[in-house]
Amino acid sequence: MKFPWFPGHMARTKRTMKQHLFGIDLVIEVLDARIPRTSRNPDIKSITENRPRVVVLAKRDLADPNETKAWLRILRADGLDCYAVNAETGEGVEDVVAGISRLAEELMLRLAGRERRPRPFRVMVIGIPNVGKSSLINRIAGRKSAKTGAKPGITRGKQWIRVGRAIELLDMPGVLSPRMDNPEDLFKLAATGALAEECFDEIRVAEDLLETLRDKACNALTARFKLSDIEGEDGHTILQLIGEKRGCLGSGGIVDISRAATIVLSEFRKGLLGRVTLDPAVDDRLEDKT
Ligand SMILES: Nc1nc2c(ncn2[C@@H]2O[C@H](COP(=O)(O)OP(=O)(O)OP(=O)(O)O)[C@@H](O)[C@H]2O)c(=O)[nH]1
Ligand SMILES: [Mg+2]
Repeated sequence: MKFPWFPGHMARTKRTMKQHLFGIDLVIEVLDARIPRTSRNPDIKSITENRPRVVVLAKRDLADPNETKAWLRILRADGLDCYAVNAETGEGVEDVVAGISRLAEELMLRLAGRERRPRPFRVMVIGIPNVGKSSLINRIAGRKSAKTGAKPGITRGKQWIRVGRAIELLDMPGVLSPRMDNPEDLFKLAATGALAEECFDEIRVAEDLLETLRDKACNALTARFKLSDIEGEDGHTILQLIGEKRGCLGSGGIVDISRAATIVLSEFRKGLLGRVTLDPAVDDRLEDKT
């Protein structure tokens, strides 16, 4: 199967990720707190060649707080150092900084013990597109050095960012796993904003999302769009109702369903339709142990 949405630069980045591993002391894997399972790269172990790894769940403000707590427990049970943050506002980032600084100090002591010259602690930040990698780096660095933006593919090439004298962070373009091959995963990546718009059908994704929200966050959904009872309604009907409520009318007074779909996706991604985790936290070991 061919993936039209897996652009060449992502395949290349995956190769360069391995090439840039030389001299890297720590890998930060940024996951989306709404989809910790789907946003993971199943090849992460082979890509990072057992480098020390820290997992950061970004966009925690958009995810269900109880699910995030459960996810942190699962990831920690797998032996991973793990944090949940809002990379936009910086909430929770101080713990990540403390974790990295501790490891950086250990490196300094090791180098000093071997009478080697001190060098910066080098950290590579990886994850799927639009997950918040560059935002996290800016928050760790305490300044806006890396470009960020509300669509996937903002970071196009690698960029080193220095934090004080002791730490260097490597920002990388987002990478999707080439093994991603089921419609459920694609739906979640599209809904959360990891896939470029031209790679999926917005109407289909909005309809699926509305069915999920009807079941998981019905109050937030009905309140936001002033809908009455939507129990038992399918995604298409709910999308129609939203189009009517928001005045998305095309020629002849027919609802412009495509405009309604864009509104639903955009408001979901801003957290206006409730804090929703699309990957339920279920404790079947995430990491493969091989
Ligand atoms: N609500 C919320 N928004 C976030 C968070 N982190 C990042 N964002 C927003 O998400 C969008 C993507 O952030 P980036 O930092 O550019 O993401 P990236 O992973 O570097 O993306 P690429 O470079 O395209 O792969 C931006 O609009 C950020 O402001 C977060 O924790 N919460
Ligand atoms: Mg980026």
